Amino acid sequence: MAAFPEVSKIQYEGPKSRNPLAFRWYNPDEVVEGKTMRDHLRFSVVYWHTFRGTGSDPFGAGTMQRPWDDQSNSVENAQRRVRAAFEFMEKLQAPFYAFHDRDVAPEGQTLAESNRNFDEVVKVLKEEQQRTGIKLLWGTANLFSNPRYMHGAATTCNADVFAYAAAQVKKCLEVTKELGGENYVFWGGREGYQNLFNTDMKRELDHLGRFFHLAVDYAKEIGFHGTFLIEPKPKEPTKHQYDSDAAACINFLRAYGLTERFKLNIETNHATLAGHTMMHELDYAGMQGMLGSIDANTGDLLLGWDTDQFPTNLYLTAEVMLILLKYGGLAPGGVNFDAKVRRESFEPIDLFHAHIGGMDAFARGLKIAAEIRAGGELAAFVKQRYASWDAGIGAEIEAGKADFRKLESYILAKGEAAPNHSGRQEMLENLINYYI
Ligand code: XUL
Ligand code: CO
Repeated sequence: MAAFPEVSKIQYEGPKSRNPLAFRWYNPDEVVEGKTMRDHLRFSVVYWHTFRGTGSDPFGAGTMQRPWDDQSNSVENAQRRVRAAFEFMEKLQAPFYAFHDRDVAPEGQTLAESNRNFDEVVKVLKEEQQRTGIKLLWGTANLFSNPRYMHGAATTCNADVFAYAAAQVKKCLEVTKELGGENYVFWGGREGYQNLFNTDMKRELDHLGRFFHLAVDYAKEIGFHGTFLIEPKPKEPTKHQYDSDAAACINFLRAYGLTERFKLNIETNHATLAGHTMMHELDYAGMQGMLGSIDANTGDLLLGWDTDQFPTNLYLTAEVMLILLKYGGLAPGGVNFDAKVRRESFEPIDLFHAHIGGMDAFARGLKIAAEIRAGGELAAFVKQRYASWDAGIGAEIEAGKADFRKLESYILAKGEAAPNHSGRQEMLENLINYYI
């Protein structure tokens, strides 16, 4: 029985369409800057919010209507859910999906039982991947929901829990490889602290470094070549999370000798929780050669937590796409909708509206970004702004040919630095609005 009988494949109908179940901007085969939209955007649906989200919040129970899901913890229910998920993704024309081990299969009483459950569901995932051609963008292990992880997983004070987490990641790496996953994500859900009085931070970070090396070694052993991604987030559920932002993650990866195997998965709402813009986080990761993938969502200006809303703001998606184009795209990463429908949007059809909106916002952001780049004014302005570094003393400094003595004599001879020029921020903001 179909899970979404009232919906057929979502088609591109163009900007004038008023059909809410059609794309107005996402036209998979349309070529932008020499590549199809499909290949630029590599859209991915998340299993956890879209197929496991109940709509519960700290004040009330779940609200979601999911007729294909009997709410039980049985393997059969999990398998039925997989069929519904792939029907959804196929109708949406989403080429990728992502999951946590515990989203797709129920956790058992023991690790062995959990692994058996996982295997039973993976059989169906594999079948559905083959039937539809939909691929796994990334897998990850949920190392934060079970109470055993209350003190963290790799950074726990309890060595047995570290061992459990390692065993869980081992299995999840095997499954990700089996399903052809293109990346593997570590989001440090409880890898941080609530209070430094009870925390040996140095020891915890050393353990985290050790954990990642064990994962690198095991991936090598089994021939899993997907990119490892760390997903920065500054807080929630912990007060301080070690992977707090792109800069902190890159510093950590360098300190522990892990930069070769790892990149970052940058999430919009995590960037804003860290007090940065998404554009900042992407540009920072990109300039360090560490931009791997993105979790596309947005927060709410008036709410200070991770609301994981679907992105609809064209200004945001244009900024994101400008940076992605600047660094040559995301592959093997993708635009992964780590976003959930609101508690009040409880009908299955709302899942379509949400994803269509996100995909269209990104497709339009891509086109806007490509037009900004084709127009060339922004790049020309930035180039001109730094022109003093292209010749003369600037070029000598960049080439390492000027020391303090030389710079002192240069300025003593000139008497004063050359005058500054306007940064023209407002003019450039107006220019961006012209394109949007
Ligand atoms: C939590 C979050 C996670 C990761 C995967 O804020 O973003 O869902 O994306 O563990
Ligand atoms: Co995420």
